[in-house]
Amino acid sequence: MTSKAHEEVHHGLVARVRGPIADILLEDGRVVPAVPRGTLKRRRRGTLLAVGDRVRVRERRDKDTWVIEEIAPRERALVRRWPNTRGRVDVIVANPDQALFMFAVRDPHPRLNMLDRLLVIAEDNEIPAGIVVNKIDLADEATARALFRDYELAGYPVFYTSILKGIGLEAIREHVKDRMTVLAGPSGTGKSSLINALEPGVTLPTGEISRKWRQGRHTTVMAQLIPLREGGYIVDTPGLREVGLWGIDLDNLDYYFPEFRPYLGRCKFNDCRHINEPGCAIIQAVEEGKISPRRYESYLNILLSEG
Ligand SMILES: Nc1nc2c(ncn2[C@@H]2O[C@H](COP(=O)(O)OP(=O)(O)OP(=O)(O)O)[C@@H](O)[C@H]2O)c(=O)[nH]1
Ligand SMILES: [Mg+2]
Ligand SMILES: [Zn+2]
Repeated sequence: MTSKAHEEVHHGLVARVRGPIADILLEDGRVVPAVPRGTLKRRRRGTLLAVGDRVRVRERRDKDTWVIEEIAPRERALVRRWPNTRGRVDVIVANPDQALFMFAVRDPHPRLNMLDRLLVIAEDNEIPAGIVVNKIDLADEATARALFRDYELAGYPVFYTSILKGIGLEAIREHVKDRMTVLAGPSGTGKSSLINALEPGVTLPTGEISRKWRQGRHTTVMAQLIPLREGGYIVDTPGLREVGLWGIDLDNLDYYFPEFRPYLGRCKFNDCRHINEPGCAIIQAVEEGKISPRRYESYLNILLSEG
């Protein structure tokens, strides 16, 4: 007879998902492999388990395995919508308190349209976002700052770093303390390098930038949650190639560009989409140099391609 005395219940966080097995970070700091109970698989649609999910697990001493008995409802999630898949949605990270989107001043060249899309996803999921601009050792700082100035003006925190030279790490350490932060961005920008530099003892694999393509080679293959000794967690994620916005609430798209907000509601027409309507307050703000033309163009791009 297997009695309950041989089983122990714990609470934990999903730290990694490897196929059917999830590594659970228990409250006591142990990381244990666990599989979801069969009934859970039937209950949930979409991503059953994601990094950051809060779970209740039971240890079965007799069998030496752990079973996930319950997955707490997600408060929010950073979801990835794949382009051209008729709505495939994956949860990258469950319950993040904030996101940091990491780009490099060069190698790889920063694709600001991708950053704009990531910020829209964060706004749509109500996840506060910040930006890390890495590799400032490869450009002069004024150039780097000019490139990302639009985002500072929009109100996003922007951190300029060189992991190589140890610049800017303290501000990030402060920003991530006591929160769960998801770190995302294109491959090769230095996400894993940043976490290795922030957290003593962590040695995530990092990759060379390919000489030929000048981009990363997707060194990180799965999301992984890392506890920070000063409090909080940071989640390393695999580099993104493309960011689709399928299913985003386009009615709110203008609101998802924070620098547009002061002008919303001031257009001549209530249902103005700020494309070419007369009396548009957004277009006027662009013309007066109050809104960045590049960010406005990004807005139009998303509106017209995803709508
Ligand atoms: N010059 C320079 N190189 C850096 C800096 N930070 C990281 N790198 C290099 O950039 C390359 C990619 O770093 P990773 O940390 O693997 O990048 P990643 O964003 O984790 O890439 P994926 O896991 O593929 O998404 C490595 O060769 C790092 O040594 C930096 O501040 N300056
Ligand atoms: Mg990586
Ligand atoms: Zn308008």
